[in-house]
Amino acid sequence: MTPRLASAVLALFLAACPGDGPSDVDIGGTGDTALSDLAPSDLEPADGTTDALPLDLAPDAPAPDQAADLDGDGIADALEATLAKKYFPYYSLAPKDKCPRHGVLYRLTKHPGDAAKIMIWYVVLYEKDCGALGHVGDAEVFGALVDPTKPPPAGLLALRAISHYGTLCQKKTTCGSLPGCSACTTAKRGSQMWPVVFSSVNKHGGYVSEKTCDLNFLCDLGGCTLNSTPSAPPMVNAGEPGKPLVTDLTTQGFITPKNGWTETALKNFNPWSSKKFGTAGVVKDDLTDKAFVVSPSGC
Ligand SMILES: [Ca+2]
Ligand SMILES: [Ca+2]
Repeated sequence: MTPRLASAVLALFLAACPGDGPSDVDIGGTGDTALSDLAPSDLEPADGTTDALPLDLAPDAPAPDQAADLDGDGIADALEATLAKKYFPYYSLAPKDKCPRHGVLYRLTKHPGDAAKIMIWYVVLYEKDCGALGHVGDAEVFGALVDPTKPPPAGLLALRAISHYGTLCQKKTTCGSLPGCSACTTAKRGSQMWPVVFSSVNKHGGYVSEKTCDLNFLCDLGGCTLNSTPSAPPMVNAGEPGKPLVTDLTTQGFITPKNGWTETALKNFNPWSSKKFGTAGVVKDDLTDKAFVVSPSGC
């Protein structure tokens, strides 16, 4: 599967990159190119492309070995970073949110049910929940099913958010272009319409349906509102269970004074530990939770 997927991924990005012609990378050869052979620099959009998120959002870090696969999932970690940013949906923070500081820890790997697809767990970590019964540390998760042979946003096949997971307030919403899925709400980013993930005001509950969010008013007072500017958070790759790429979100991530994080309870957080993120959930459980996995066969 790997050669086919790798060739398809490369073809996809070459198609999306005006000026990057086949002369730069041979995709018509033996077909034995591995995902780990691809360099994200080959996959960057041409200057002036506005659809993709800026790729300089990651915290300062040494340039990774382009072929390294330190989390052992068969996908070069640098390519994972590129894919995670390119397929990140339109994340809509409520414009009136009083505690918007956040960053994204993600896990990206081959889909457990179809190795030609990509599954991404985006764990949005907030410094605070400042709604009713507010607390320090807030983690809200959504899953993305991606077909890397299709450029974003079309390759973003489905999204699933579960707000207030494991509580009486929990709401699961799924959208996408697969059979049985409700169409996603879309909003314009760059020149294209992107699927939206909403974050409820102050509580940060995740929803792909604004209506479901607004109707959950006992738990998400104030509901969700489409922000005319999508969030562009810093992102860090968590790695895989047993093969972490990050074990300290302060020294290796975005939870830093430089980024404005001041809560000492969240400093030096290891997302693969069994410790809660502040008073939110255990992040390592979020990163492996099958509840966020949408089947490639549909909703
Ligand atoms: Ca990897
Ligand atoms: Ca991975």
